[in-house]
Amino acid sequence: METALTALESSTLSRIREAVTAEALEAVRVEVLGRKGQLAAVSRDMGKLTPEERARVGKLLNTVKTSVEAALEARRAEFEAQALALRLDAEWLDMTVPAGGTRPGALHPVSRIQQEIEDLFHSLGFTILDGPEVEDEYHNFDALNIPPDHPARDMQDTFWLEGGLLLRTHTSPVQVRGMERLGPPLRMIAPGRVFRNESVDASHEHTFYQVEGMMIDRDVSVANLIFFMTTLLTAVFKRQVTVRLRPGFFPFVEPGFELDIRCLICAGEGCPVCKHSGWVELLPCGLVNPRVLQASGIDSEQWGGFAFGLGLTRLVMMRYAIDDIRWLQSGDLRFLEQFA
Ligand code: FA5
Repeated sequence: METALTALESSTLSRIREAVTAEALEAVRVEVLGRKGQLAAVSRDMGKLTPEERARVGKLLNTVKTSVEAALEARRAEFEAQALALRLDAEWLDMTVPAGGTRPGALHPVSRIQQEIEDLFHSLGFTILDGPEVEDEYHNFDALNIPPDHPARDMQDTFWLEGGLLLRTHTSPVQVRGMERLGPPLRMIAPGRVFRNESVDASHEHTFYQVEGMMIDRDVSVANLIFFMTTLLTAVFKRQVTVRLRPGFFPFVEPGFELDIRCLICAGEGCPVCKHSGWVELLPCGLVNPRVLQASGIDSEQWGGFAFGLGLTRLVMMRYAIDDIRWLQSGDLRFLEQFA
């Protein structure tokens, strides 16, 4: 019986060494160590032995059992180590490899021109102001000499909100806030997003950008206004552009002007952007109406000023020859990548 046990131990140990899967290993365990396995059978047969034989065989049985269990455990650990190595191989990742296919971003053309304009006016001593996009009626209309029921309110179709609030239709309310907060003398510009409840076409968006500008000082004249407007256009276009000045009506300026630019999409020939007129409305402006100064607590006998409301989105269209305003907010990467 002892010889058989020693032979069983040695054959089991070599089967364990040769097992290549966890299932094969488990089969050996069940066959040798299981309740109905070979060692259990030896244990049952021990009843037939003399007490001395039983003591020797019992001792040997325990030794064989322990060595088989240890061999099984060692082989199981090897399997686990192999599985871990395979998983690590599969999951290995070199964090230092440069990522492929990244595309550099760029400023949106509206932001780019806005920054150029801010730099220019900053160098001319103007402060850059910001104002709320959700405005009250007073700052968007009343303080600009557009009282309720004034027909000028219909010039700008308004998105009304609850509680008498609205989405600002122009950047002009920031002039009012600037006058209220800073007082004269004042040089400010206010770039920003504005909203109008109107139908969209090649040159009209419901959401677009303007840059408001205002200068209040003693003895401000139309000559000052024209100087700053020309300086602005020359800086943005970096070349000669043809403009025309014509009378324009805005309740907050007197006199008021429309400064139009010769359409750069069609060179004045006529296209959908200029509505086939050859001219694009770009830069309404004028001398600040004394009533507007007074509404903000400024003595209109002592102080005067000019103001303008540049159509920034249209200016960007002219600068880059963009033939439809809808491209600018389309989010279309084919369009935007041209400015990278
Ligand atoms: C105004 O908004 C006045 N606040 C401008 C102003 C300020 C005049 C200070 C005098 C003194 P207007 O509604 O014309 O004016 O708009 C100004 C410019 O915004 C237009 O010349 C045009 O270039 C641009 N604009 C107007 N409507 C749209 C639109 N729907 N889409 C794109 N640009 C527009």
